[in-house]
Amino acid sequence: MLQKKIALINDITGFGRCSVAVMAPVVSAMKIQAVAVPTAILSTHTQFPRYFFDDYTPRMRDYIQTYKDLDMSFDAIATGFLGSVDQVDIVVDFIKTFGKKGAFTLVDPVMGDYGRLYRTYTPALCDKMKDLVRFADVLTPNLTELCSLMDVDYRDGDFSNDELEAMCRRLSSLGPRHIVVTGIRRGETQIMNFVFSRGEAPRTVMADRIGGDRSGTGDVISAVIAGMLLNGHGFHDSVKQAAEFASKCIAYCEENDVPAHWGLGVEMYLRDLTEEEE
Ligand code: PXL
Repeated sequence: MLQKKIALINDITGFGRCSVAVMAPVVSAMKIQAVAVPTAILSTHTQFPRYFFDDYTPRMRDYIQTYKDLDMSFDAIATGFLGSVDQVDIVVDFIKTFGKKGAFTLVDPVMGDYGRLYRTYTPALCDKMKDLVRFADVLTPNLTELCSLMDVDYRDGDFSNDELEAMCRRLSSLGPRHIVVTGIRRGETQIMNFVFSRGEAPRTVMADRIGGDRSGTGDVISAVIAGMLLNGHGFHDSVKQAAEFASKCIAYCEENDVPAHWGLGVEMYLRDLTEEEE
C-alpha cells in the first residue's frame, strides 16, 4: 500500500505543542506521511508572554516552487496558523496547484479563542481568512472563529443548535462541505462539537469538560480529523475519534498538573491512533 501524504501548511513552534509540532506526530501515528510547509517559525506560541516570531512569508514561494518543480502531489492539505495577509494568496495558490482530483483541503481558520483574536491576527488578516474558506472542503473553526468569519458578535456557548446550523449552512454555501464547530460550552460540564455536513442533518459530538481550555487542542483535533478522513472514515466518526483522543490527552494533563499553555500531552496516547492492519 502506498502511504498517503499530507501537506501541513502551518507554523513550526518549538515549545508549546501546537501546529506542526503536534500535527505531524498525530498523522504519523495514523501511518500518514507529514510534509511541513512552514508559515512562521516561533520559539513558543503566542499565548506565552514572550515569543520569537519569524514570519516565513518571504521564503514560502521558493520553498513551494521546489515541490512544483518535482511535480509532487499530496492526498490532503491542512492549513492552520497564518502569519500575514500575503500568505493567504500563497496558500490559495498551493491549494490550486496541489489539490489534485480526490485530494481534500482542511482549513483550520486559526484566529482566536474565547471571543478574542490572537495578537498576530490583524483585522486585515481576519478578513483575508474569509477568502481561504472558499477553498476548504473541511473547515474546523471554534466558536470565536465561526463568529469572526460570519461577522456575528461572539457569545460564549450561548448559541442554539438552530443558530449554529444556520451559520454553518451559510458558511458551507461558500465552499466547505464539512464543518465542525469545536469546543462549544454546554453548561458547566460539557463541551459540544457541532458537526455539519452539507445535505445531512447536523449531529453533535459531546465531551466532558475537563479543567480549563488548553492551547493546541484545535490543532490536535484537526490533525486527527484529517488523518481519519484520509484513512477512509466518515466525517462524524472522524470528529468523534478526534474528541475522544483530545479528551484523553487533556485528562492526562490535568491529572499531572501540566500548565494549560504547554499544549496536549499527545505523546502518551499516540499509539491509540494506530489502526492495525486487517
Ligand atoms: O494552536 C493555535 C496556534 C497555532 N500557532 C501559533 C499559536 C497558536 C495559538 O495561540 O500562537 C503560533
